[in-house]
Amino acid sequence: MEIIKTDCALCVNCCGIDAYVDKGRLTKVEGTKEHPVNLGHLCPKGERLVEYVYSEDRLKYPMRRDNGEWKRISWDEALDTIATKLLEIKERFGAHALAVYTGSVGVEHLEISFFAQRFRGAYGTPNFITVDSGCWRARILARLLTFGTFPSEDLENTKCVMLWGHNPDESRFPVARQIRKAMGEGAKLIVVDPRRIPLAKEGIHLQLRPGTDCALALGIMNVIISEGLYDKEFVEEWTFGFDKLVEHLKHYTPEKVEEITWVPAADIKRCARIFATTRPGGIVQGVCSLERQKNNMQNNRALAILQTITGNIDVPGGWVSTNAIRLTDLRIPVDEEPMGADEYPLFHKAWGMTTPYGHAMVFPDMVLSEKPYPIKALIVAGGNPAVTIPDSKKYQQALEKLDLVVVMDVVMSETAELADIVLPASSFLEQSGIGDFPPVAMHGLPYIMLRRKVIEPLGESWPDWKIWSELSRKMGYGQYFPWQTDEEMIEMLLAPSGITLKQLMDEPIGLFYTEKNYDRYKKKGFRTPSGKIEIFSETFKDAGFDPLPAHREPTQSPIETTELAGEYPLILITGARSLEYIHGQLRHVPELRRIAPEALMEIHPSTAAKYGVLDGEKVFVETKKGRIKIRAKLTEDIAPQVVSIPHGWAAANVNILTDIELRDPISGYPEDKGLLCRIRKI
Ligand SMILES: Nc1nc2c(c(=O)[nH]1)N[C@H]1C(S)=C(S)[C@@H](COP(=O)(O)OP(=O)(O)OC[C@H]3O[C@@H](n4cnc5c(=O)[nH]c(N)nc54)[C@H](O)[C@@H]3O)O[C@H]1N2
Ligand SMILES: Nc1nc2c(c(=O)[nH]1)N[C@H]1C(S)=C(S)[C@@H](COP(=O)(O)OP(=O)(O)OC[C@H]3O[C@@H](n4cnc5c(=O)[nH]c(N)nc54)[C@H](O)[C@@H]3O)O[C@H]1N2
Ligand code: SF4
Ligand SMILES: [Mo]
Repeated sequence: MEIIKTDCALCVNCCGIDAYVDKGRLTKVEGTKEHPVNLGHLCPKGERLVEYVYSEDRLKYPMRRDNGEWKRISWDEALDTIATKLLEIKERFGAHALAVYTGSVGVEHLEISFFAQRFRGAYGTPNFITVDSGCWRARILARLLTFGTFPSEDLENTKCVMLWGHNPDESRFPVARQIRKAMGEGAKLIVVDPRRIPLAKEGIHLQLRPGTDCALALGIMNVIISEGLYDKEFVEEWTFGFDKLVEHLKHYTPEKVEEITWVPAADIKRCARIFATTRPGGIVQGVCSLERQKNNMQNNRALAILQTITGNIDVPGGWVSTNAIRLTDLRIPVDEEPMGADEYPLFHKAWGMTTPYGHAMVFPDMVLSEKPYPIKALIVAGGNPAVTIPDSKKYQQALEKLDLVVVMDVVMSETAELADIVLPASSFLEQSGIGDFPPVAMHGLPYIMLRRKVIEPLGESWPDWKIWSELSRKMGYGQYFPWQTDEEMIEMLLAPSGITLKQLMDEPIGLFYTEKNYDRYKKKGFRTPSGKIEIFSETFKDAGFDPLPAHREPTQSPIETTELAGEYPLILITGARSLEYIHGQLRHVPELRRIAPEALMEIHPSTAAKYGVLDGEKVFVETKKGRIKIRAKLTEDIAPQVVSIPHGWAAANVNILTDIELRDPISGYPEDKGLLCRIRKI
């Protein structure tokens, strides 16, 4: 029996695991006790890695769909077919007719995204689209355009946590543990969420109306400034546009904000005082709750400004900028702008920084309308967009229209079902790679470890990086993919970091590559045009957006679109995470399915009573886009006017109800928190 120390790449947490291997077979997994992220704990998903990896549902060989039937084919046939078709498409329609999509797995398992980007560069298409069009990237951008860097929470040293739209007990348990540890040492906790999540019961809960976060943040700032509780010295020396903020906030009195957000004015005042006077404090945001709203970028800016005026930037326990590790950039430049760059210019390019991403939310319309040019092929790696992108019906129509859809996955996902060819990817346990990459793991630790291969690839599956490399060789791009083994590939990626593969091999649980640096601005200033924190953003103004965050009602609003609200009286939030699953993944693991067999809609008992719905009964939920059938779970822990439905369930797919046309005008992120819906008893 051998114990291999590696990390779990099932989700962003990247927990350390001890993998027990007997005669080449994984037999047991335990959490690594000395790993700084999880300290020996595992979530139910991590505990079932053995079942996950050896599941009957694993794709073991390449397959091709012939008249609706899947047929096993060889790698040679699969790659030859794809290569021939792609070269033909490039010849007839130009390289931009191919789009390459990577999903959430391309974030925690970075080789997927790196190699997908290299391939698309070699082929010459600008259209690399990813989950970043709806997750995480907008927050980075909003903070970059405010601070010039990306500071984030430093929970080890904090005295006050404002947990905003985040339920880490389900989605980031190491963070939940850190928060409870801080509270054990006396820290205060304020929770902003339409649901009374477990941590809300341990602190002060502000149960706001979905989609009104920006207004709440402005109301809190109104109190802090009018009561003189802000950090005057820091604000005077290090911020730009504070005077304009003071004027602007006059519109956001606690009483007015109560009307918008449903949070009592007295609670707004109380929390404002606590956050301003209990320093250091840090806002800990969810990852897509504030983002997948119409006010996405402005929500993020508002919280960044709240963090600023309380003097909580670059201090221990506040928000801290940490140098990211440098890895080899595998991108091959493509001059043409990607899809969506014209519609969302700030998302694509600002201050001379260009993202490599096109916008995934414009993809279905572009395919269906063929404007500004036709898209003919899509390769998906590590994503399941047919279920995870809003308006699944439209997405599926778009897939049907394409001449070629290729999906690389470990199982037959709903997107793979719609493909022409599926390629079996090895799971993260079947290859070595770079693990615990900090911007990915998001736990704020500047930490890296070797993700060690635990078992040989199952069946004929290959690691993703090898699939991209072999396909490239078939297409004549072999010179861009000289690496033959996991080890060569890792050495190449690590080259600019100053860390070697040998070093990582010698460190069973990895290493800290830098220290957090506090007071960085005192030495370096802020890397913004004004050299200060941009409370007022000329960049936003020049682009035609509010230079100071302002509340905008959700597109479907009980206040502004009253006629619609008459027809659809409830507010729908989507995508709350549960510990058992990751998006659409892991439904094939029987033990997880036993714990959480199906999708449940959370609804308040008083609301359910109005519709005569009992706990456990099935109901229809309808929006302007569509209808699904789902079982109701009655709970007092949700605001009475709100219902919450998780995503990723094919049989009760909430993205049938969402609308890809509703987006944040700045980032193009979809609005799927705070839609209007109605329910009907069946
Ligand atoms: N187990 C598990 N963990 C995951 C994932 C997973 O699928 N499963 N996914 C990973 C990924 S990719 C991501 S992006 C993150 C997502 O992480 P988060 O976005 O932090 O998701 P949750 O932790 O579920 O917390 C979201 C909370 O926001 C609340 N909320 C909904 N609408 C609003 C609103 O309008 N305002 C406010 N203030 N709150 C609102 C919900 O009630 C919920 O409690 O999780 C990551 N971790
Ligand atoms: N309504 C609504 N929709 C949402 C959200 C929401 O809150 N509400 N959240 C959104 C967010 S934040 C995100 S990040 C997206 C996530 O959206 P996706 O990334 O599209 O969702 P997943 O189900 O995680 O898809 C990952 C796929 O990769 C496969 N896979 C796993 N490991 C590997 C591997 O090593 N190689 C390869 N090639 N494949 C692998 C899995 O089997 C799975 O099919 O969903 C978004 N959708
Ligand atoms: S939280 Fe994520 S990384 Fe940690 S064990 Fe669970 S699935 Fe794996
Ligand atoms: Mo995400």
